[in-house]
Amino acid sequence: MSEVQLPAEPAPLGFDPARTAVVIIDMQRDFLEPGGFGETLGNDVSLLQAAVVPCQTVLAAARAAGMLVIHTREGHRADLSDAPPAKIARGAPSKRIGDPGPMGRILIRGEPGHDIVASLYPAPGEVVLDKPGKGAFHQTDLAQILQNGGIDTLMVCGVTTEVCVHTTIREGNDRGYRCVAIGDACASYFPEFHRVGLEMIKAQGGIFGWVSDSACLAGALAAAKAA
Ligand code: TIU
Repeated sequence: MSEVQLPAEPAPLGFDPARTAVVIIDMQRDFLEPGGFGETLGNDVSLLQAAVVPCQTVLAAARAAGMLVIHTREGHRADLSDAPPAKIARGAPSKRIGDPGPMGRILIRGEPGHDIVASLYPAPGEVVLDKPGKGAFHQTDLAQILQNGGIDTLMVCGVTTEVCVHTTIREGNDRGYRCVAIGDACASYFPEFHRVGLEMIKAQGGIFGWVSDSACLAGALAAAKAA
């Protein structure tokens, strides 16, 4: 497959699927299901369901096109040795990181709540990247994985738009990657933050990326395959 034309804002983007990774950020039970980290922070976790079907669309299209797929998970070691004290201490959550909850310890690797939701479960061979921070590049081997894969463009989905998706796109942009937020495949506990978060990426001529949507990405890949 040669260059694919993606309808996007502020301008269409040509990309090579062989040099593009789909990065699905933190579609974990801890953020999307009751009893997890997101709910301990006082959020209505049902708002994040909006991203699930669009993420499925992106995932199916990426798999069909043979693209590199990377799933990220935010979380910490069981002994919390990699969790900044400031992250644990901040706010007034109903439970803190590491506390026991109905899906196991909050935001701890290996616990049921830390796992990716069943509807978007990684396929064998897909990269699952554990990250301690909001950005997917911070203290991970993502840069090495992308370099080894010859990747120059990231299609980014997941949750939440203004926190881990934004941080990852900002990190990727600064490292020279062309970063596209797949808008409908992202979601936030704050609909206004989601909307404005996408606006911020594409303002000023695309100051740190592009914004497209799941149907555009799937359609562009399908059209390129048929050509
Ligand atoms: N994955 C991610 O965005 N982590 C967060 O903590 N997001 C919130 O919006 N809380």
